[in-house]
Parts: sequence; structure tokens; C-alpha cells
Amino acid sequence: MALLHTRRLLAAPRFFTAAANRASSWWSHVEMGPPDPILGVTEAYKRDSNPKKMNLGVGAYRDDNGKPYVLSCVRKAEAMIASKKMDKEYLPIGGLADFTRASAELALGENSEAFKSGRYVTVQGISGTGSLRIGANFLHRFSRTGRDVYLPKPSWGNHTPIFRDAGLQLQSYRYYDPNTCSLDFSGAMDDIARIPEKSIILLHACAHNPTGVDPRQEQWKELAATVKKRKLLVYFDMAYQGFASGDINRDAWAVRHFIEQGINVLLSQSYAKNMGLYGERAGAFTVICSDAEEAKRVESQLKILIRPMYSNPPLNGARIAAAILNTPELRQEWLVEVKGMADRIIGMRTQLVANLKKEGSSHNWQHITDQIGMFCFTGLKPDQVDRLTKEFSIYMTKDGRISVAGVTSGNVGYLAHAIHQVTK
Ligand code: IK2
Repeated sequence: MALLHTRRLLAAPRFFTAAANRASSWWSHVEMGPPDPILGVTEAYKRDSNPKKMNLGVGAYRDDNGKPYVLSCVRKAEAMIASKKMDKEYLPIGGLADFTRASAELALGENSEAFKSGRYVTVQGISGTGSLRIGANFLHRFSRTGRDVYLPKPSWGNHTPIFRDAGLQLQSYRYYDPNTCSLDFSGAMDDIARIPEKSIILLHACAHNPTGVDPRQEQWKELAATVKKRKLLVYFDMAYQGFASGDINRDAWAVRHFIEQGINVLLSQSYAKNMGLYGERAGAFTVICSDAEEAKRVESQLKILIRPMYSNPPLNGARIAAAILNTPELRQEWLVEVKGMADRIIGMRTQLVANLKKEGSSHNWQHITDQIGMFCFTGLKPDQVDRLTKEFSIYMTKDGRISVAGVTSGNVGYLAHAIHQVTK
């Protein structure tokens, strides 16, 4: 007892010093923040020792063995770049010209009037997120008509902080009907028709994240007409071109249609998914302008925005993407590979539904095959998601979204079994 007392006395000064340090610290008021709702799922997954564990949280493509996949066209582009022994000088503020031009062409199409006439400006961004942030900052500085950005409900979780941190205000429009697990088209049209004129509206160009629900072409046409009538400023987020249907032109259809209708959109692109360049952070931000002279003025201001943020963008990913887009054989190989990824995901959706039926599930799971792209909004409730994690070590975001890219022929049966157990 006496010994314990002595030990406590000895420990006390250290305790008091630590407490005093905390109180006098510059950062004593900084509270512990919550983990990221998407990337936090991966952290929890990593801590799980169950050999059957599945990470269906983050949207990162896996091959049918569940392994990260580096496209063969990417390996070849890297070899080509290495063989040229290029320097590592800074890129210009707006990025690699071969990359930005090819990105604009990929999105708009080689026959696009806006592309051919040069009434656009494209700058390189730090993948999709960084490109969205350039756009958000540009809107904050130059939008003359308002600070309100209307997001679909729900939208990719990071959209809100991207726009909010840039000083814009977030609003929403109906998009998804949880009762049918599909597009709430009339709700969306009603809400959009009421958005105050000249507000900003964000649209997912294809493979809507998190719902996997896209408008059909006829519905896009109606949306474009309403948006035009309301004089809304359209911001397209295109993070999955080619990855949704397997066809780069089909996935860019909405963007191209809006521009053909005379709607001068903003656009963010990412090569994270469709080229598997996740960590390379290759992306682009485009503004369609009324003419080439306006595009020059906008470009000058984008450079002024970018310079104090990160000075100039990273070199490597842009070189890889540019090599693929601008070298006919590599481009051809990429088109086949991106289709291969999209097809594997579509195949997994079919297999998941077939396995749920085999398990004896009587629910209607048709939305799993109706939805498109990397994600499936299963309709699972938070308590069912909890059970999947606790009882089966299957990790996903709380909203019931699964990354279908993480499902393989080897684990689709286990997933279907687990889903059936928590939904029967
Ligand atoms: N915009 C959308 C709609 C996205 O889905 C993404 C990628 N999200 O992937 C992570 C996830 O939801 O699990 C992006 C933009 C930006 O992606 P990046 O910055 O990686 O190019």
C-alpha cells in the first residue's frame, strides 16, 4: 500500500505537467473529428481479422481475385514515358497541354462545335476532387447570380464539404426514390423547376454516386430543357466516363447534349476510375464559354485561382493519361480495358441477384441490375448494414451503398448469403 502511494506521488508531477501542457497548448480547443464516412470504412475493415471479410466501402476497382488492378495500357504508357527520360520540371499552372486538350476532346467529343471552335478552357486538376474544388472556388469568386449550389439528394458525400469549404451554400433537389430504389424523376423535375433562376445545379454525368441511378436519354432531354428555361448554371461531375456503360461516348451523352442545347456548362473529370489512376490524381476542370475570347479571360482567372492553392499540378498521372489518350494503340487498348471493368461490374450485379434468388430471398432485387456504375444502393437499412459488418465482416457505408467493384466470383455467394440473412 505504502509502495503504491509512493509510486502515485512519483507519477503525479508527470501527470500535472502533461495537463498543464495541454491547457497551455495552441490547439487545446481542437476537438477530435469523426472519421471520413467512406474512407473510415476501409480503416475499420483493415482492423478485422476475419479471412472472409469484404470491403465494399470505398469505390476502388478490384479484379476478379479481389486485387487492385493496374491497366495494361497504363503499364505501357509508363514504360513509354520512362524510355523517354523526360525531365521533372514544373508544369504550367493550368497543367500539361497534351493532357488538357485530350481531356476536353474525350468529354466533348472530337466533332463538338465547342471543342473545335475553342470556346472552352480546360485546366488540369488534382483528380476529380481537386477539379471540383477549382470549380467551386471559381464559382465563389465569379458567379454573379448567387452562392446556392443545388445537389441531388443524395449525392457523393464529399460534394457538400467541397462546395461549403469554398464558401458556397448547399441546397438540394429530389433525385432518388427509396421506395422504388430508382430515379424520382417527377420529384427531380418539380424541384428543379422551382430552383431560383441563375442558381447553380450539380449533375452527375453518369454512374450517379451513391445511387447508381442515372436518367435515361429521354429524361436527360427534359432535364436540359427545364434547366435552360430556368437559366440554371450547370456543373457536371463526370468521374466515371466509360466506367458506367463501358462506352465513353454513351457515358458522355448528357454532357454533350446539354452543350448542344446551348447550355454552357462547367465540367469536372477524373481518371481515377476509368484509367485506374487513383493515387496519380489526374483530373480536369473545363468551362464552356460563349467564345474563344471569353475562354482566354476565364483561363487567366483560373490560373490566378490555382497559383496560391498548389502552384501547379502533378506531372506523372497527366503524362500517363495523355500518353494513353494521344497514342492510337494505347487508346484502343484502354477502350477495351475500361469496357472490361464495366462489364465485370455489370456481371457481378447479375450474379448477386441470381445468388440472392438461390438463397431463397423473396425481395425484389431488380434495382441491383437496373443501377449502373461502381455503386449499388442496396436499400439496406442502417441496422442491416450494422449486422452485415458485425456478423459477416462485410464493410460498406451506413447508407447501404456497396461498391460492386469489390464483389468477385469468389465472394458473391457469401455476400448474397449474408444479405439474405439480414433481410429475410
Ligand atoms: N465525383 C464523384 C461523383 C465521385 O464518385 C468521385 C470518386 N469517389 O470515389 C470514392 C467513393 O465514393 O468511394 C469523385 C468525384 C472524385 O474522385 P477522385 O478525386 O478520386 O478523382
